[in-house]
Parts: sequence; C-alpha cells; structure tokens
Amino acid sequence: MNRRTLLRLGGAALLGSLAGCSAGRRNGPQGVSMTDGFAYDPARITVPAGSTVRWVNDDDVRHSVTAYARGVPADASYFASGGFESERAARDDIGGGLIAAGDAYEHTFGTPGTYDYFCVPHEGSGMTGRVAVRADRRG
Ligand SMILES: [Cu+2]
Repeated sequence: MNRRTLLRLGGAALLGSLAGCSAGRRNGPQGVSMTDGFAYDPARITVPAGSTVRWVNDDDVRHSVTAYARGVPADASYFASGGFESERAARDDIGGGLIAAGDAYEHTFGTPGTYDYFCVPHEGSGMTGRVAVRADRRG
C-alpha cells in the first residue's frame, strides 16, 4: 500500500497556516518550513506525542523529508516523503521523495523519542532536522 501523505496546498493558504502554527503552540499541526539556504526552519522542534508535523516547501527548489534509519526510535515506524519504508529505498529513488515548491508533507508522531531526518539531495549541505516527541499527550 502506498502510504504517501504528500499534500497539495495553495501558496497563500500556506503562508497563513505557517504563521498560525509557530513551534510552541499546542494545537494544530506543528509547522516546519523548508527554506532557501538548504535548511529546515526550525531545524529542531519538540512536540507532544500524537502531534502531526507539517513540512512546507517555501523554497523554489525541491526537498525531501527523509528519516535516518537509525534516527527513529526502535518501536516507531519509519517515515519519509514519498512513502518509502526505509532510508535505503529513499536514497535509491531520490526523485520519488521530493516535495515540490508549495507542497507539503505531514507525519504524525505517536511514539515518544527523538527522530532525526535529512533532505536526500542536500544532506551534504547540512540540510538535517530533528523532531523530539514528548511522552505527554495533549488534550
Ligand atoms: Cu533539500
């Protein structure tokens, strides 16, 4: 089954939603922007378990959100834009995980722990990020 969760979003709606979900808000998706300079902004966020994180590509080049195989807690499922089931599969199909300008990728983090991820084409430029998931659930 294809677990792709790529979403199409309009540019204007995108900016509005990003402005409304800065890190630290307890409700709604937590937003991470992919920006020029090959970076995730913020590069590190902390969210309660059960949170959905939405990465939005605000850049004009394509990026991926690809978990490191060893960057995911042992009891958590692997995640990557393009729906890949492993880091190896994502690296073997660079184009398949790319998020176009104005598009977004979402993942819901049910298992507490630390998740490290990277952008396949820009890892060498230091495009990496981390999501820390706290054990306490919101609500
Ligand atoms: Cu990138």
